[in-house]
Amino acid sequence: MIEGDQQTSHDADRIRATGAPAIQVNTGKGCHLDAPMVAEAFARLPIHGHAHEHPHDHDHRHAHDPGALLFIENVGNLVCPAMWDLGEAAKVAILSVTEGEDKPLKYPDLFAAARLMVIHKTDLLPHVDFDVARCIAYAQRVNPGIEVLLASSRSGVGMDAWLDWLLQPAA
Ligand SMILES: Nc1nc2c(ncn2[C@@H]2O[C@H](COP(=O)(O)OP(=O)(O)OP(=O)(O)O)[C@@H](O)[C@H]2O)c(=O)[nH]1
Ligand SMILES: [Mg+2]
Repeated sequence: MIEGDQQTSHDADRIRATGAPAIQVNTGKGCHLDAPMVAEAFARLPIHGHAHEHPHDHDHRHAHDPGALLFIENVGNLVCPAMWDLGEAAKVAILSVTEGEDKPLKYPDLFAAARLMVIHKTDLLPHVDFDVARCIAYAQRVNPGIEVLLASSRSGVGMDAWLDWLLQPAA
């Protein structure tokens, strides 16, 4: 996983705590990642061979493992990340229900660029005025082909569907 934030390595630290390799990129004043940042971070991901077992073996098998997934979490705003090609197979827009259902209309570029919108933190729906159907309609207005998943990392709802989505053959 490659994590982009202006400051701190909190997110990469959290990902590494799960056992997955993660590199944090800090953009400082920057509001998004770009492809060179991703390339540099990817080269530093500890997936390129088994350095501890075979110190002289520069085996790149794992980087080219067809079953491997690379996640890039761009800087957390709904504007700049939409405009940059990071070499990704797909962009995913994650919208928490605390953000309000009008975000796909207010920030259409991100939702137009995304193949999937995840409506996230659905465990909070009883506590917020978030109209799921309206949010989906707004997203489809800016991107008629967008796919939609509802999920919560707190309750676990939607995680099976998310994994299925990730493992589907690339379009
Ligand atoms: N209720 C609830 N809280 C969640 C859920 N997922 C994450 N959070 C909490 O939301 C807070 C912010 O986490 P996230 O929204 O995941 O942060 P992020 O998307 O990495 O945001 P950035 O700071 O932009 O990187 C943390 O306190 C999380 O514990 C969820 O499904 N439900
Ligand atoms: Mg984050």
